Amino acid sequence: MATRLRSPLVAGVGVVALVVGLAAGALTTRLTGLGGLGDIAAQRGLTAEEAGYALQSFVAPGKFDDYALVSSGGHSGQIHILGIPSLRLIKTIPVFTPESWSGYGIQGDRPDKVLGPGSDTRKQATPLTWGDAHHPALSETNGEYDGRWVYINDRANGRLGMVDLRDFKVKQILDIPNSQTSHGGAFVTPNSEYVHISSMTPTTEGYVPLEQYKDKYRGVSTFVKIDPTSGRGDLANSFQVELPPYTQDLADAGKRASNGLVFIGSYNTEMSIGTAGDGKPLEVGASKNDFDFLHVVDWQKAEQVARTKSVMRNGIRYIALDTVIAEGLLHLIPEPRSPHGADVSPDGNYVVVGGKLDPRVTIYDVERIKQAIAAKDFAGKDVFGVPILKLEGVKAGEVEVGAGPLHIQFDGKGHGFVSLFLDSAISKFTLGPKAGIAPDKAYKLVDKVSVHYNIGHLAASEGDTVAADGKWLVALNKWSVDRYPVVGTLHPQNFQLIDLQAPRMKVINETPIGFGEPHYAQIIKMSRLTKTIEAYQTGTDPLTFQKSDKATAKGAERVERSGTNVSVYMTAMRSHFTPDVIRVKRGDTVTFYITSIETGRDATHGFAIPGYNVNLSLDPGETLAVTITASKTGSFALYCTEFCSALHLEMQGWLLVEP
Ligand code: RUQ
Ligand code: CUA
Repeated sequence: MATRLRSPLVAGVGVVALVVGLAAGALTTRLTGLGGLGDIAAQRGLTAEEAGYALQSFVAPGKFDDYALVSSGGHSGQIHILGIPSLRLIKTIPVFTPESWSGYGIQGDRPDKVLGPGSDTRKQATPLTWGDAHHPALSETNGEYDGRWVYINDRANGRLGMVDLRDFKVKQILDIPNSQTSHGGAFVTPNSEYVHISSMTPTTEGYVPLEQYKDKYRGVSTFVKIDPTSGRGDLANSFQVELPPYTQDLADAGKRASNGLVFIGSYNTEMSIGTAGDGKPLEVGASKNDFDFLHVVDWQKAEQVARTKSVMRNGIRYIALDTVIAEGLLHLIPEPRSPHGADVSPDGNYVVVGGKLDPRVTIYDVERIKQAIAAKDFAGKDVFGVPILKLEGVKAGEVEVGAGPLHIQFDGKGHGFVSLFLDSAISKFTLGPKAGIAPDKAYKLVDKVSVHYNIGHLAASEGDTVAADGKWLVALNKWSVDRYPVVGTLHPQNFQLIDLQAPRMKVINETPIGFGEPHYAQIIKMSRLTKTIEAYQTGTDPLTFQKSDKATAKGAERVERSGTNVSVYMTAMRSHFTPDVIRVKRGDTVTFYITSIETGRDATHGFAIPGYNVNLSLDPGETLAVTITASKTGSFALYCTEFCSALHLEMQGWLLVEP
């Protein structure tokens, strides 16, 4: 079979020509000519079209995918990395949630260095061990992904996680002050100056009766300063812009023509408090008005204002709403009923909003927005005094796309793609002349493809950067009805891959997602992930990437005791821990500083102590610490959890806790 597959014809014509041939029909005769591929397709019950899809999305053993899909894991609190076009799962990165394979947050009774400080207990009622990871944001340079960091918001608790793409590990969870929830994030500005995260449900500090919602509750848009070297959020140089108590939703940072602005959609500009108000549920109260407001925040101006006219509020510079209005930092634009996504086109000239309860997308012209702001050409003000631009003055066009438009992506060739939650479909439409579309072709629906079912977000290859390349589109479907065997009552979500280079959009591959609910995802070219390391320099503290002062060289292993504090300086090397027998007394505080002195990739060890809730992943070169209180006497058979070598099972030792 292998020789038939490797026929000269297959090698010569390449996949595209082959797919055309396959799709052309006359399956058996045509395919038999291709060295027996037709026989294989027939044996497997594949149509010519399906066989073509397989060839387009199959990545042969040992070969790499061209793109990485960086997907949020929703309330699993994680990030998942999948290959495109194969949709193979490559890696899961725990962010807001402990995960025992990588030892994240499973470190005895010692608070983890990232998860622990990731909860501000002045703000949270209790230290948090989960988060609702919604929108990953890859860092950018000149509006293109630069492969350095990825940020993700915690929808539930108003936090921001930061992952370093050198080792794909979370380095920081920042609990955003004055923001109980978050949705309009994470979105980076084009040179990763800031990562934007805005609140979702407006809140207030402490308890204020819900009846005072309009007067006392506020939204907030946070610009977290990114440290240009470490990628960490730097609260001291960050600032917040106070917003009216509308429910701020998805946001996007302007780029190119719109650089310097951030756009945030909103709903519930009715300021309904649900049954606490008129007795009707919020979904009724929040859907009354014909329009909600697209917020336009001038972050470059706000950056200046934050220096002189902000107040410190819980450790961050805070620009109160009256200052925001007086300084012209915020403008509102009507947007059709209860919108969801607000996305900026690759050229930065257009902002596209999906209407959720409106069958159209509305396309705004950034230049006209800027002109209207400069000329103070307002339709009026909202009840708080925030100026409202005239819709007709800034609207470039609208396209009827189908039921339930949510999120928008772009191909960089003048097209937008919008997910349709109610239609379970994706519509493709044209932007306007500033995106290279002839005036008579502008703002038109050009294609539509069905997906299964209830699509939320969608992700195009590099589709939210200036380098959108129009190759692939992934539908992140909430329901997988009929697609997979039933494996219990909690069903997987469903990712579907769409080829954007074919004349019509086509679903060519799909995969169940059985590990939490992805919201947004971004697709980055693998070739941009150039910072990734295979192993650490020996003795590296993975949090700092510096040599750890606890790193232990081979031969320098030791146990030090000072009163009841015991420090164990240990090394791990195939297939032993040194020292491997640790004797302590009940009640001692024991800290293990373990250095993997492995240098080769994949030579990972684990370090588990039964009964003490300890498991570490010791990647090659890594130095980690874990502290336990030796509260229980006994002989504990510590061992390596990672199958590291032929003598992996022998990689064990003893923690002896003497009475
Ligand atoms: S959400 S399905 Cu991004 Cu949090 Cu729209
Ligand atoms: Cu080391 Cu198994």
